Amino acid sequence: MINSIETLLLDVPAIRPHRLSVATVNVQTLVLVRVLCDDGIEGWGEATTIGGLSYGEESPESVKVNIDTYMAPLLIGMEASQVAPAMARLRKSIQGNRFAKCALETALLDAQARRLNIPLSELLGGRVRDALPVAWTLASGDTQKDIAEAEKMLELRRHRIFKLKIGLRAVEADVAHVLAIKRALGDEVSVRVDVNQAWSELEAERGIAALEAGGIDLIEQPIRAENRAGLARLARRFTVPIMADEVLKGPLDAFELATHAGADVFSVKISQSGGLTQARQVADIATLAGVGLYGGTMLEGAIGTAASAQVFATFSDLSQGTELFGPLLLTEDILTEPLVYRDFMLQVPTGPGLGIEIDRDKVAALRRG
Ligand code: MUC
Ligand code: MG
Repeated sequence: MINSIETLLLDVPAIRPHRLSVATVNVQTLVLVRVLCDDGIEGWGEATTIGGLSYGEESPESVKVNIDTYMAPLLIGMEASQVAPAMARLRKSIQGNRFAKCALETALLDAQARRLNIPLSELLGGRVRDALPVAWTLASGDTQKDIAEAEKMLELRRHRIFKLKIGLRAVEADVAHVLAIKRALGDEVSVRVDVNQAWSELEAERGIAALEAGGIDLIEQPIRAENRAGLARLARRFTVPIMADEVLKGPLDAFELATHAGADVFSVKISQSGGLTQARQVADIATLAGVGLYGGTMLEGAIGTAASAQVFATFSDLSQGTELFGPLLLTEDILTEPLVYRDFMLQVPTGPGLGIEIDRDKVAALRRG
């Protein structure tokens, strides 16, 4: 039985300001969810967003209050080992709130996989890989700083895929910034961009043409999420793959995008998808439709990153790799043993559940209030 559900807000400073077109992250807020069951087993989940309400319709505070007030009371007393009926109840009674639902599903599946003494991936169809390629996002806002940061990552053998956050400056200035970094890093390195919806369709046509000519490998959400027809036009027009991010809010969007050839690649995010099971559905739709897959992040800490890794490890095709670098952007970790990043890959934890152990002292130290 589910005995209690606790939510905690943790404020964790970033190692440097992380500049996106929609917000600058100086401190990341993690919403941790702890589910306690009557057999003594506990499970952990996490929700994050970017810049309060700048990125999506849920804030860390709304996730906490909505879980505490509306979602936890629906789940407490239900059978803890039956995650599907618990999530069905939640989905039937609660509109929206995908990030909160994802945090709860993560905690319930973590507990159940621990109960069964298997990694969480095995509840989601089973893993096909134990390590995931991990991109690093260059978002200091300064070309020379970004180049130095990328060179350090290459030297450490931590990342050789780099995603650049653009869209704050004029198209030509952003293109010059990206191509200077591409030239400095060379052909062995994959350079991609994420515009976070900042361009008009006309600006996107201009920007993408220049980026494609300069050898950039992937263009993420160049225009407003609402302009689905425009995204499809860009995907048809250019050879460089166009990736859907903000437009993709779960299996129904995946189905619609796949039906209309709306993007070449899907960035699958567990929270945007509304949970781990639905993230798998998004991936299944992509695979069936011949759409490429990328494992995205909402800059989660260790719990959300481990949960994402457990899901992405089950994807048969993960052609564009992942960006599960969230914990590395934060100054503090909350695990007894940090996640392992080695040889450009994140090792998917192999222990039961999420495969991580929470350090309670560290959580207490970072807890808001
Ligand atoms: C996004 O839009 O993809 C992912 C990496 C990063 O730096 O920001 C996120 C959000
Ligand atoms: Mg994105």
